[in-house]
Amino acid sequence: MIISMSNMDSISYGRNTSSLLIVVSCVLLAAVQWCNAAQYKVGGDNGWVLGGSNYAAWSRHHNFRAGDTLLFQYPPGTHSVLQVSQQDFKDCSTSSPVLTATGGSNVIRLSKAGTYWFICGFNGHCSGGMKFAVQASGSAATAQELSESSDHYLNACPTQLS
Ligand SMILES: [Cu+2]
Repeated sequence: MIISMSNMDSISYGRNTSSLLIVVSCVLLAAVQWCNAAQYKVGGDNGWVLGGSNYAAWSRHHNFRAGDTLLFQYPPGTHSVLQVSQQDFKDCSTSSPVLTATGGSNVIRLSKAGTYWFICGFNGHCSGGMKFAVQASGSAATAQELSESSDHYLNACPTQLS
């Protein structure tokens, strides 16, 4: 009787352990996938301002992926963010933006792989240097890449990259 109880206990314990493992695995997987997308503060500490950064150089310094987000920060009313076509980017033309963001704090998601062009919509700011392109690659970071560059991507969970 005691042995039989003990067997039942051990079976029951085994079930609980595997359920727990499944739950833990799911949580870990979700955490990895969430951390997988990084947020980059455009221009680093200086943010999105006239003469604040060499934005083209800032952009070249990072490896953007589909799913990552860009954070534009600037004093409200002093700048804007326009996503534009490649031609409008070259011309600094603000006449037909794909997307317009204002207000001082904008998060723009690089939703899919490709090239994105951003300029400031304020007169003279684009030609003054507030313009850059972002190349987002298609594949999400793999677990291996995450571990190889843990200082980069895993830190993206609690903090912002600049
Ligand atoms: Cu501006």
